[in-house]
Amino acid sequence: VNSEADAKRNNLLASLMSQYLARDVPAIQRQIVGHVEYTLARTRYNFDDFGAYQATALSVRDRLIESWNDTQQFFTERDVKRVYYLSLEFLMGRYLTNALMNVGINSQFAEALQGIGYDMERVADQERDPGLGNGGLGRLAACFMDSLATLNYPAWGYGIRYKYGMFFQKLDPEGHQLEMPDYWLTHGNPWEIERLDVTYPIRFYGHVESTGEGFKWVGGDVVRAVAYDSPIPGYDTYNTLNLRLWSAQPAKEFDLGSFSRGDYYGAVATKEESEKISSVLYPNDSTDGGKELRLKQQFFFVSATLQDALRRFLKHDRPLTELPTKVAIQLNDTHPTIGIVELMRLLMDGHGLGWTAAWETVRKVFSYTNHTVLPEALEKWSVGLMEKLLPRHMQIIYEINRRHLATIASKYPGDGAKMQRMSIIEDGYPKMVRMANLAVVGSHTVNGVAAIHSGLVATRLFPDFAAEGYRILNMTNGVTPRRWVQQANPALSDIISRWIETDEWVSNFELARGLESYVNNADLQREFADAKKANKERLAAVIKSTCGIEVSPDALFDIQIKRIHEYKRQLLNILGVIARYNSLKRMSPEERAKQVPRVVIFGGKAAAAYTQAKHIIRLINGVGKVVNNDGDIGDLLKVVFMANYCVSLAEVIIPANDISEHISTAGMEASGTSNMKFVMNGGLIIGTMDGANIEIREETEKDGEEHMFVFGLLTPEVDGAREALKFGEQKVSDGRLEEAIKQISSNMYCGPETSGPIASALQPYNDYYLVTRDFSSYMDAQDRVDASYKDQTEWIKKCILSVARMGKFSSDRTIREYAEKIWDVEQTPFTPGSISYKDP
Ligand code: IMP
Ligand code: B1N
Repeated sequence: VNSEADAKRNNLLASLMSQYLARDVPAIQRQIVGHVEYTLARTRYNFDDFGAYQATALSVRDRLIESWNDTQQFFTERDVKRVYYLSLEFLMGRYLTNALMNVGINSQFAEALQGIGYDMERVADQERDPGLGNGGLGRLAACFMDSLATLNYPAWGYGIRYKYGMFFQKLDPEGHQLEMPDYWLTHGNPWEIERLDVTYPIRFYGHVESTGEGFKWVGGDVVRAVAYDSPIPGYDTYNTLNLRLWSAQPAKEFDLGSFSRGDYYGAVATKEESEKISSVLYPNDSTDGGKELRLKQQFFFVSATLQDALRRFLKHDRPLTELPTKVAIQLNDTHPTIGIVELMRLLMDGHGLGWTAAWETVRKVFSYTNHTVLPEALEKWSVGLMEKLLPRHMQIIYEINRRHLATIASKYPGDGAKMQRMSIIEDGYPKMVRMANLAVVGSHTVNGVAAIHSGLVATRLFPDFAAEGYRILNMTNGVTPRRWVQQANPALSDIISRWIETDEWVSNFELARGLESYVNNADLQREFADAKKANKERLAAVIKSTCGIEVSPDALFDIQIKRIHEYKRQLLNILGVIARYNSLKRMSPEERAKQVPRVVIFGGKAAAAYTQAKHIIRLINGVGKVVNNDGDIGDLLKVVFMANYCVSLAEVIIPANDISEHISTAGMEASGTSNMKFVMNGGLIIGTMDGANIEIREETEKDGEEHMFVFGLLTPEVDGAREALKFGEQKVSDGRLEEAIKQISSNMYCGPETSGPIASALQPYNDYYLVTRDFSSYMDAQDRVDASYKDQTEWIKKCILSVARMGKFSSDRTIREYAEKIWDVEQTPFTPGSISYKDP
């Protein structure tokens, strides 16, 4: 109970804060200029756009810290059950605009900056993208953080603070990809708060000792994990969540032993070794190299996270078997799966729980999201490496497996094949630990990320587990309408808000459905077309300045931006472009004049070691060079490859789409999330019946409508078609395809070092991704696109109806489903005045 003096003091403190954080323009200006002078130590009379950005960011951060502190204290007092989202990747994108819009102070800040001579857009453009992720999986984690905050769920994100994020992509003059290191922290990061007091020891190598009562892991190397926190503001709520990223540092500043032996360099080298763990994000999307450093990264962040979570839980005096009532941990793919074993170790070796109690507790805490069924993407670590790096964990894995297989054996005596399939250890040379099987066995729930994918997870990946009653659910992915519509597309946002007469769609995208009833209104159609045109002009200007290519905003903008991967079939797209080019070349000028002009835009990075993907980039650029410089073609066809695709580039590209391409071989793209963003921004999809495309079509098309240009084989047809191609039982003949392959082979677009491997991949017996098989069907779909686009009124109506029907694909819906069906956590909005600011 607070005394009167305490209350008085608290009132004073609160009033000081609210004066400092007032939202009027002069208060904001005072704060910004104060940061310029006193934090940056630059003079108020002379600072550039970057200085203005830093000072603005710090001013926004001040505001977030207050709500962050209040929210966390509130959660602690209420002793709420928390969700920890463990991910090796968080692809957050820029913070400033997001924070300003979520807090609702964007216009005040813009005016404040204007008043002292700075332009908000230019200031915001100074921010470096924190690219701590590869693609969809990392960006999903970021959308989830935004929805968790907006919906007031008590959640934290945990990951690694990589010094170098996703590499910076450049193109050489011929159009080859070059990778440059992304040292994104060069000028500091105003959004993070270093917590030198929040640190945990992390052990590697060493050996296991028997203590009589149990086991103890000793020796080896110890590094320290240090916490860096970033506040995550929700939209239109005071709640502010935390993203805690761990950085590796030496456990002792210097190895004193080496020092006294006079080995100064050796001592410093050890320090460098420790820091390596959090140096660099592995730039592989859907494959894993089995590299020791990668496993170190995984264990490093997972161990720090679990120690942090246990410490928080144990602030209250209670048995650890109650952990599942206060903690839910989501594993973002198998990358943090070693956490299952680490929690077993901490509970048993650290806190004296017996095996059974520990295992029951662990299984109630963890749940696992699978993001891919590609066999080469399923993580495996050699038993040898695991034994060397994490000897105690390997011991525990063997015991988990022994007990797991004993259950299976007693149920299916003699079924050795089943045992082999379900085993966590894969027999072979070398023996491997299958992380996916470990994740399934140690979790209470497994989920896929779109309906078709979850079906495949249950029927193809884990059929034996499904038959044993393991819980496998579908949680269709979503994207946040804040970043992807409200912030990226102000023109469309304004239209939605005016026509449905509320801006509440921002936190309830179902409300956009209100547009449907105005679809025939000519004013809405005109406004919609104007907004699209403006977005295309904005993109055309960026293309001009970054690629030096002039494109007409009156052309149809056809976009495929995503990681370059054979299964995503950028090759099919560029073959289609070649065929279109050839067909235009053959036309008379009169015929040409009737064609719909197109700009085909590509963007995406290839993993540095993925040669075939790099050949595809080179081919696209080669085709661009020929097509863009052909005087017969002019504006009828342009091919653009935009270098260094990243979140902030996506924010400019996506609102400008007329169509986007999501054309993976059926069954191979787990979900896709950019498909959702493109449609929410008023474009249509050309795509296969794969991933979330299927559900987008289900939602956006009613009887007889064609809002998605669908083509290609269906998932159940793929295996058979592959076999038929391979054994020459299926001949694919399409003159346009043959001509394109011939041109490639004759080195018309690029040299033999590229055209050779490309032509070879298109041989029927090599065509694993069925590019040649789906080609004709793809071209038919493209013809339907052209025909539809000619009737602009009908086209715009399709786009409006599609936007209106995308409510399902808000990550708010996804997060609610996780909260209810997997985590069992409650929305907990901060209640003012509920905190006793008393030191415990
Ligand atoms: P945790 O739940 O133990 O991580 O503690 C979070 C609480 O610590 C929140 O109430 C924060 O507001 C508060 N906190 C404030 N400053 C610090 C700090 O410097 N280090 C760690 N926690 C802090
Ligand atoms: O996860 C996304 C999905 O929308 C995509 O379809 C899916 O391809 C993507 C290893 C991955 N799956 N697997 C990865 C990333 C990094 C890595 O090191 C695998 N990414 C996906 C969100 O559900």
